Amino acid sequence: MLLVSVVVLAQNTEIRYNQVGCYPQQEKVIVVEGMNPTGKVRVTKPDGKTIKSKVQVRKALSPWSGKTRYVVDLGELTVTGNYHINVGDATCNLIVTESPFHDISKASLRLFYLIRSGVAIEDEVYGRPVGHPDTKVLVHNSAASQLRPAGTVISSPYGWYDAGDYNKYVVNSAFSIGLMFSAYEAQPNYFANLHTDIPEKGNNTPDLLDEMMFNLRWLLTMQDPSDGGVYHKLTTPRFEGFIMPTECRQPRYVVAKSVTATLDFAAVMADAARIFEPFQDDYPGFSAIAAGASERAYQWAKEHPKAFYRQDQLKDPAVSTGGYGDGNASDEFFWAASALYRMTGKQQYLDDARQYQPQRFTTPSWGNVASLGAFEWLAFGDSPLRDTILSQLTTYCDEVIKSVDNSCFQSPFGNKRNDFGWGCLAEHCCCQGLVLLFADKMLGTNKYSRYALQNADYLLGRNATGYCYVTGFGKKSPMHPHHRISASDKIEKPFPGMLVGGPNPGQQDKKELPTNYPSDFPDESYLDITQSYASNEIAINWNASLVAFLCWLDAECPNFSGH
Ligand SMILES: [Ca+2]
Ligand SMILES: [Ca+2]
Repeated sequence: MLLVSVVVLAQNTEIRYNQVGCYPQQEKVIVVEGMNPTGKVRVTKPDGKTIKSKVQVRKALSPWSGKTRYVVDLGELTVTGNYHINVGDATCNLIVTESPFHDISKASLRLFYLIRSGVAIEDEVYGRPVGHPDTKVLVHNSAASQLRPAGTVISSPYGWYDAGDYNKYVVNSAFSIGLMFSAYEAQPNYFANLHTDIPEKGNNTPDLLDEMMFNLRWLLTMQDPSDGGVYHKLTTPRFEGFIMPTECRQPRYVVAKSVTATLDFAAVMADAARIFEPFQDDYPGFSAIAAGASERAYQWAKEHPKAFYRQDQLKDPAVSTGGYGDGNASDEFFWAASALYRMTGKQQYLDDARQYQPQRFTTPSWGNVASLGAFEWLAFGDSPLRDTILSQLTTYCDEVIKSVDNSCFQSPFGNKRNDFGWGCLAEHCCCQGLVLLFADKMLGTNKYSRYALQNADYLLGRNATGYCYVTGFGKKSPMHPHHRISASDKIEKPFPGMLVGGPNPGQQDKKELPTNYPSDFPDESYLDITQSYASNEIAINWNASLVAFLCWLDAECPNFSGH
């Protein structure tokens, strides 16, 4: 007789919860692992009294790990203050406040100041001297033109470091600005009063726009003045080591012009021309320059529709840094034509936008920017494509919220295997939340915003690993992001306000890591070590989605708190 002995390991009781804070009127949900909390939840109120909260418990089975979890709705906890929650041996502090997202929103935006290149950074903790002045950048042979043959030295200073590395990429830069512009245009009064303690704090331009300008000034230098085409990126041939900017010695190049970079440039310059119009006193002449640069770039793209970036074809030197390759420029044409129509009203751009209009609404990402084009059409009244896009947006949102009632963490994000992957917390969790907020605003409804808040809960700790995935916030947050400055500045804490990529079952860095991922399950495949670029890197497009999402939630504060 075969005896099978089954050893059941005692599972610790753990509570997964939003470690940053909730609005008073928002639903209060925690997730318990390791025991059935029915009848065992004790809530101590801010005044010290313990109440038997009217909790509702729903059992949820992870589709991947098979773990049983319990989704606990704590009911109404509308008085502000700290609630001490007790379930078996496990405890947590749930913070209820009128402005849960304010500090984290500011930090997520100020991060862009901390990663400025070509200037000294003034900060009590993270200040540092000038690195990468980029005043002597070489034109790579792939980018040569008659007026700028290979080896020409150009000046291309400023801009943000793209990610964990020190290079500057047009595609990702333009997308990041575009995403933050869309939040700015939806919440201009909020951003007029959001101060991030940057050198431009004394002028009359909102700090968010000053920050965008720091990158826009660099972007303008990436356009070849002789033909209007835009270099794909400014880069070293290979990634630098984990050293500080002042220690970097590799030459820097601008490489091949690409159709995707040129169209993203055209779109963001058209937006910038419009948005900076009221701030001419601080930025004289900029709008006219941006408008001209935008139209010239678009013209180049029309003449070179197949100029896709092919890093494998670059030689002398070869280049192995971030590719941002993208073989489909339909969405870039759509965004650029939409932004240019909005700026000029010219029939040509309307015709092009119609030609490239997508069949459905998609989550914004650097490789698919169609939704940024859609946002353009929704942002001004009486626009010809508005009705179609609104209907596509509604379909998207209804699909997104469908799975919430059976989800493990009471959120739209995190229920499909494909939700997890490289940069998922930004590209799926934050961007999806942003679209839900956008939809309510454009439709005049109050249907989707509560689901957006659930994605924020997921991001900030109510998830399978229990991490609050933004550095410097929450009880348990990443300490070792794949970020060269944070890893080499000899300061223990990483820059605050950085969103890491998050759980990534692809584990593309697996062979290069000194330790294994703790789990292969899609939602637990995360490792807080410097080497893990596939799960723990940071990037401007990811932080841009964090800024757009959290600032919007912060801006809507009066609505969410019931005032
Ligand atoms: Ca300012
Ligand atoms: Ca594309």
